[in-house]
Amino acid sequence: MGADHAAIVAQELPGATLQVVCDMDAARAKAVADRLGAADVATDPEAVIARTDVDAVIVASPDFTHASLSRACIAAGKRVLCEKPLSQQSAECLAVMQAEIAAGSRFVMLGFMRRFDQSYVEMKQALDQGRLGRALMMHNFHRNVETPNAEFTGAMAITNSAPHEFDVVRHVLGTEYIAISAHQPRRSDALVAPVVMVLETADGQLVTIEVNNNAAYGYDIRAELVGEAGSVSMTPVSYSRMDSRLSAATQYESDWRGRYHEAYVRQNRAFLRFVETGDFPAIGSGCWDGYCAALVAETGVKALQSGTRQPVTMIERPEFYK
Ligand code: ISE
Repeated sequence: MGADHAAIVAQELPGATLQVVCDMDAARAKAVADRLGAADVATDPEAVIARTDVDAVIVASPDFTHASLSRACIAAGKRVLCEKPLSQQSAECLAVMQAEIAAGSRFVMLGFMRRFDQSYVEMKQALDQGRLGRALMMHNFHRNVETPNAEFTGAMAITNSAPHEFDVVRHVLGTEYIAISAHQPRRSDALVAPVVMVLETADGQLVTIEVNNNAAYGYDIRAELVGEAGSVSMTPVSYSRMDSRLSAATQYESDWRGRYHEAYVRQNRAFLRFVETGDFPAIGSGCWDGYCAALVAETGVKALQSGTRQPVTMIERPEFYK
């Protein structure tokens, strides 16, 4: 993701300059910097955040470093676009929130890029304009070709993949979750089986999420928002169709980077405007959203492991994030 973000900054973000590429592997940083024309390379992120020729930061490092690097950006007074998750621990998200509140201004935008995807934008519009009536249900399918490694578990499907749905669904519906249950069917092999979740919202809606990290056939994201007066569903995103030998075929992307390229560009442009103006993007996600996603994921893991419905108990939304 770091190299993808660097390419967007260098090639698709008029007004921004790719100044420093930082990676603990110096050769990898140099390869990206040379390819994209960055001014400098580095291996120490804290030192990069402190540099006077760096106005803003994109964090795309391993998940467990996100919270501390975001806090370093807040301390340096620099706006940061941090890849999801802010942290997998809700308590750590709260600590970043507190640092931001203490700094008195918004610094952290999170990389929940699906909010910028046209399909979800249209779903939210249809609901907000009253064309669907009251929302009743939102169904979601999240399928990856295969897990990144053999140690991937059902709990990781909830903490690593499902946060996209946790975030975008509460954004589209404009509500919070109050309970979650989670189940897995049995596979015939040792691969991790899909996780199927049912979430209840504070407004009495039901949300279903299937995360299948070993779907084998392609990267496939689907969603349908069902209201009392109509429904809106995502159509498969594909620029062409092959007709041949009595059949018609479209292709799947192999992962999210191609499927959501346009969303990443829109998101990063919104981040740039945030850096320039200080106004937090209307549809962007921030620390509060990171906390919500992490808390729901933690509760979802408990639901899966206990086989029981678990209440989602969130703190009250701080005034700063209203
Ligand atoms: C992965 O962890 C991500 O972060 C991607 O954005 C998502 O689309 C993918 O399916 C996840 O597994």
